[in-house]
Parts: sequence; structure tokens; C-alpha cells
Amino acid sequence: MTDLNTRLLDGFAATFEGKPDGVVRAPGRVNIIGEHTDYNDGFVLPCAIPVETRIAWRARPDSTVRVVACEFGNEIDAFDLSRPIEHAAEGGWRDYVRAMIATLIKEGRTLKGADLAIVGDIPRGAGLSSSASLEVAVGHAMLAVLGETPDATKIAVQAQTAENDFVGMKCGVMDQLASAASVADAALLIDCRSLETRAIPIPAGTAIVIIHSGVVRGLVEGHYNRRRAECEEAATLLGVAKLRDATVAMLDNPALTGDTLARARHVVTENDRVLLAGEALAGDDLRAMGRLMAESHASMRDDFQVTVPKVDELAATAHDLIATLCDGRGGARMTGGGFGGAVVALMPIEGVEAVTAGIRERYRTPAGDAPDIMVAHAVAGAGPVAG
Ligand code: GAF
Repeated sequence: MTDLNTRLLDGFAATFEGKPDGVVRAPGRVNIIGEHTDYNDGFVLPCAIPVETRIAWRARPDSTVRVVACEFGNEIDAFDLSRPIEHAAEGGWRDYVRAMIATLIKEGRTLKGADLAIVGDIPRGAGLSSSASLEVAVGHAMLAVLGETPDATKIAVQAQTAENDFVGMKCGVMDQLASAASVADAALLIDCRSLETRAIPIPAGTAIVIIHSGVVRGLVEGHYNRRRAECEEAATLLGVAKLRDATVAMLDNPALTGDTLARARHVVTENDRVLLAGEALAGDDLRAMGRLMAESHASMRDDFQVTVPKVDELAATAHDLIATLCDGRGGARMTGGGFGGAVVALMPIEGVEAVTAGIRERYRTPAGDAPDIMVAHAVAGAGPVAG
């Protein structure tokens, strides 16, 4: 397959003729730990990974935006910035582009027309934030047309607003902020209430391995929005603004029962795990990381109920192999919103070959294939591409 930049420049030239004025990129992310905590004002620990959305942009003399999606058979979208931006009849990728542009305008930005060509290599449906990276990249491209580089936190919140209000997915801010603000070779500890971030260097000997279960996440907005509503209900029953404010002791409150209790228990214990994981990573303690990752997975499976059996099987397989082949230094858990997608594993670099060989041997996707495995590293967040 040709590389991303060649596909991008070829796609741009084929559709718009000539060359772009500039290129921007926004990476996908893997969440190391802290799932379904972001919209509860809690803590998360993701890092950006070396797969991304790239957009080549060129300013236009009018108020038209034309967009070509090179990975979608060069499908085109076109709309006028001087009219209200509606949803696209076809939906899909077009709505993420429109959502971001409509949000920037709604927040008072005066944008200029542009030709945009989009490519990307983030596997879709893997829980690695292909949509957040598209939104952040569109924001960067439209502001680059104005000669600006956006503030990372601001563009992340705008991208989240775009997804919440225009697309209808009531996501938190983690994916967009990880894509916009990540730091190379580090995980980003995010306080989703204050939006403060702290880069925690990933020790040089630690590998980040991402294994796709082969269960593609389908239309999960319904499940996701329901979990969010359950968390809000739990917070109301406990008399706190958000589950971030709840403690383990409060879980004894008899007002909480059944699913609501289980959801709250996941969020409260997961927030604690994220903070402990931040310390473990900073202290290069892979054993503690492994324990916390296993606990996180079990909590998502039993209390938050967002895993599926194939993902449980894959996480357990990876965890067992790390336990035997790496002497328990590391661990694995489902990453992202759930209902399919990928497992993230941390382990010593010298264990990667044996562990990934073991996973390829033992795990089969629902289609009967060995899984796709990415040995990743943490990259910097979104920005212009030099050259
Ligand atoms: C999805 C959402 F987009 C994030 O905001 C986050 O809630 C995640 O699921 C679960 O941790 O990726």
C-alpha cells in the first residue's frame, strides 16, 4: 500500500488539481487505563499512537468547502459556509467534518472556504478514536486556512461539542484531548474536570501492544449514551455533582442498587486505579500496571458491562502470556468505549516477540483469523506536518 502522504497528495491532485497550501495531522489514541471516567469528570491515562488522520488543505477565494475522503473511494462532500450547515443526507464521515466546522462557526469563528483532502490509517471500529482524530484534524485544517494553530485544549473541547451536539454521541473529552494534546514518548494523565494534563514518560523498556479482537464496534451510541445516563442517575442518587465526587464508602448508600450501583462502583474504583497507574508508570513498575489493568478489565466486564466474550477471551489470553513469558511484568485490558474493539497490553520490550507469537497462535477472531497486532509507541498530538 502506498504511504499516507502519497495517497493524500495524489487524492488532492486528482480531485482539486495542483498542490495543497499545507497538511495537518491528528493521531488516534489508545487508552492505557481509565474507561468511562471522562464524562464523570474523572481521570484517564491515554497516549497518542502512530496512526492518524491527515488533511491536505488549500484556501479558496469563496465560502465553499469541498472535501474528498480518499479512503472512501474519493467520495466528495461540498457545502457553503454562508448557509446553515445541515447533516449530510448520506451521514457517515461527512457528518464529522460538518460537525466540526458547524461548531467552530457556532462558537463565533469566521471561517474561509477551503478544499480539503482526507486520508487516515486508524483502524475503524477498533476503539482507537478514528472519529475524534478526524474532528481534531478538521479543526486544525480550517484554522490553518486562517493562518492559526489552535490551542490544544480548546480544539479538543470544540471537537467534543461537535460530536455531542451534531453527531449525537455523548462522549467525554478524552479522545479529542489525547489526539490534540499528547506528548511524544509519554502517556497523558488527564483530569477531565479541570482539563489539566500531565505527561508521564513511558519507560524506554516498555512496549505498548494493541491487539484487535476482530469484533468491530457497530452502532454503539445507544449503549454508550445509556451508560452515561446511568452514571448521571447514580450521581443524583448519591447527591454529588458527578461520580468523580463519590467515594468507595458512599457505595454503601442503600439508594444505589443493581445496575446503578455496579456502574458507580466501576467509575469510583477506576478513578483510583488511574491515579495509581500514573504512579506505577512514573515509577517503571510494570507489575503494578499489570495488576491495575487486569482489575480495570474485570470491572468493565462485571460492573460496567461493556465488554463482549471475544474481547474478554483476548484480554485473558494476553494477560496469561505476559504472566508466564514476562514474569508478570505487564498486563492487558480492553481499551476504549467497549462492545468490541481492541485490547491494549503493556510489557517489557524483550517479551513482545514471544507474547505476540503466543496470541497469534491461541486467539482467533470471529472470522477465524489471527488478530491484527500493532506494536505502538506514544507520539505527539495534532499539528501541522512539515514539508
Ligand atoms: C469513547 C468515548 F468517546 C470517550 O469519551 C470515553 O468515554 C471512552 O469511550 C470510554 O472510556 O471512546
